[in-house]
Amino acid sequence: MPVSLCGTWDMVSNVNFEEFMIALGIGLYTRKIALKLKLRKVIEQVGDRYVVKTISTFRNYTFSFRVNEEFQEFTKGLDDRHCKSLVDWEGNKLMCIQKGEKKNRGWRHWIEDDKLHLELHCEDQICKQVFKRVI
Ligand code: 1AG
Repeated sequence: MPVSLCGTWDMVSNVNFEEFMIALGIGLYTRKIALKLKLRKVIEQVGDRYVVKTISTFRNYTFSFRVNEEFQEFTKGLDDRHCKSLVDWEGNKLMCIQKGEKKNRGWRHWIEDDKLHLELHCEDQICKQVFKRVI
């Protein structure tokens, strides 16, 4: 059983976020605001259902899924696209493939050195975010 990702996590680093947003087609003005944000990640698990909240002073984004069960995702407030998303464990990494208009889209989450790591990818861009546990 992989280590739990659950908890409240605050961003400590965010590498290549701008290029990732450009790959998603996010406009300049929104990118400039988004780049300054310190995101908070709240991950909860009830039974086999996960709820992942990304919280900021600008916008919030919440979605929910069961592992290995495809779901319709609407990335409301992000790039506002519809995807068919599938989350599964890949060793100790929780990974998601987001099938839709954008090629090679998805993310991976894992714990390393007590930090929550997130790699977001779209087309040829990879954004790497690291979060530390709150409290
Ligand atoms: C996600 O995480 C994405 C969560 O699915 C948000 C992270 C980065 C933002 C993504 C794209 C940027 C698009 C538009 C910028 C607009 C707003 C700024 C960001 C606001 C954040 C709510 C997956 C993973 C699942 O955590 O566990």
